[in-house]
Amino acid sequence: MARGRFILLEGCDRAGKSTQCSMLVSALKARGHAVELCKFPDRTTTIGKMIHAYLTNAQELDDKAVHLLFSANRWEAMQSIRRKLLSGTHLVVDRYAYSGVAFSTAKGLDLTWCKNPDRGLIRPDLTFFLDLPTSEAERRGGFGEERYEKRELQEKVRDVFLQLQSKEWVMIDACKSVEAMHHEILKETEHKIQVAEADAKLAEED
Ligand code: Z5A
Ligand code: MG
Repeated sequence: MARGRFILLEGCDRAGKSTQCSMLVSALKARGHAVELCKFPDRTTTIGKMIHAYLTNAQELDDKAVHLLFSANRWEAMQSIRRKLLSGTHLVVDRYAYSGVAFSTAKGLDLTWCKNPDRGLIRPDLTFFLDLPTSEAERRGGFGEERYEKRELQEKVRDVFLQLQSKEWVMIDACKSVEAMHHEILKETEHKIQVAEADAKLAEED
């Protein structure tokens, strides 16, 4: 049995990450795959509740302290993520460490300092980056409700994301329709899963 694939959707605010994650999970389930959704920040844990209070302006926190909380919120999920992947379940993940680095660096923290707490986390097998200009994000539902949803910061965040971009990222133009984006994301994901399954079969035959 092949290890599950870790499929990450990262990107700009309001780019449609959550919409695409849930469509991808449904499409993979419909094709008979074992798949689960994972979202960061996970606001259900004790650490996640502190993050939520900060994001909704109910609590003030030092920038470095909140950066470490976002990272701890990923670390506390690692055992469960590892177990699921090893059992053959694919994980579709809505934001991860790139968001952590992009937001905190955009706020003025040092890039290397920001990367350090996430070193050693399980790495994604496939990363999509949903790119959307801030002017377009502002027109979409819910923008402006939380702490970071301000034009100037969002533009800096996008710049840091593009600085972090690696050649393995699959860039998705988030100005496209929901359906067009889904089509691209599903096609790439299915290809990744097929390659992993073929590799596992070959390894079994060896
Ligand atoms: N953060 C951090 O600082 N450090 C970290 O380590 C992590 C996160 C992990 C909360 O994240 C904040 O935490 C976030 C980053 C920071 N701050 N900001 N800003 P979150 O993931 O919980 O944020 P969210 O509330 O889910 O918003 P989002 O992720 O920015 O939105 P989205 O998931 O990309 O988009 P959506 O919810 O799918 O869609 C947004 C709207 O656009 C909705 O009305 C849709 O119907 C519409 N939409 C979606 N797709 C389209 C297309 N293709 N065309 C037109 N309209 C569309
Ligand atoms: Mg979202």
